[in-house]
Amino acid sequence: MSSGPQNYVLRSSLTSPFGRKVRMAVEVLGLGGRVTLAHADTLDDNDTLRRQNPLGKMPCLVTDDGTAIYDSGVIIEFLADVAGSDRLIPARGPERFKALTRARLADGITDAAILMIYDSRFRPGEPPSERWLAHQRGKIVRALAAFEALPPDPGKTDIVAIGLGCALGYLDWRKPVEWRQDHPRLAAWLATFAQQEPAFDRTRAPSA
Ligand SMILES: N[C@@H](CCC(=O)N[C@@H](CS)C(=O)NCC(=O)O)C(=O)O
Repeated sequence: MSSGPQNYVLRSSLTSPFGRKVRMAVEVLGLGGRVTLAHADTLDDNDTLRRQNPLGKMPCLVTDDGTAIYDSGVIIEFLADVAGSDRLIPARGPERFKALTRARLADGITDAAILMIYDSRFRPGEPPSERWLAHQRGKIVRALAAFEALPPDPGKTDIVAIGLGCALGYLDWRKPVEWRQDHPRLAAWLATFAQQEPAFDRTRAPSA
């Protein structure tokens, strides 16, 4: 019996910034023909997402044999391995861990931004917790400062650029903080990156 190439189901909404990271990676790695998107609703108790990923978070990638792979960083490492490519993540050595750490820093911006948005979403009608919002905003501001001091190479699509592009795209869309004015180098990086990497625009949230 021949076992052909595996196919995968990506559980995510089209608006999830972490899902967007994976959708970008799928496109850049040329795996579009093997990954099907299946909408996930993180608020729905009956969505199979909570069985696939007990944390109930998206994105989650499900293989032909039902194995679930998460979170977005692990999914991208998995897909890079499937594609046999080290275009997104250096294969080894200090460069690998530098890239993975910078990618996590970018993800931390998105995490903090999401927590700011959830504050009002999960407590509708209640006054916002200013202390909580300031705590999360501090993370975003410090991480943006680190990237402003050392922006990525705008000509390169790798795990850092993908994570940072999705983080800044999310800030532009949901606006938990205004970042453009104080981070001109980062704004210039995003403009060039969006121009040279078509997957960035193609994976934009439909309502963004
Ligand atoms: N570290 C995770 C974060 C994923 C995440 O926070 N996803 C959000 C949507 S963008 C989510 O599922 N939120 C629902 C929840 O936290 O219950 C990753 O990189 O995949």
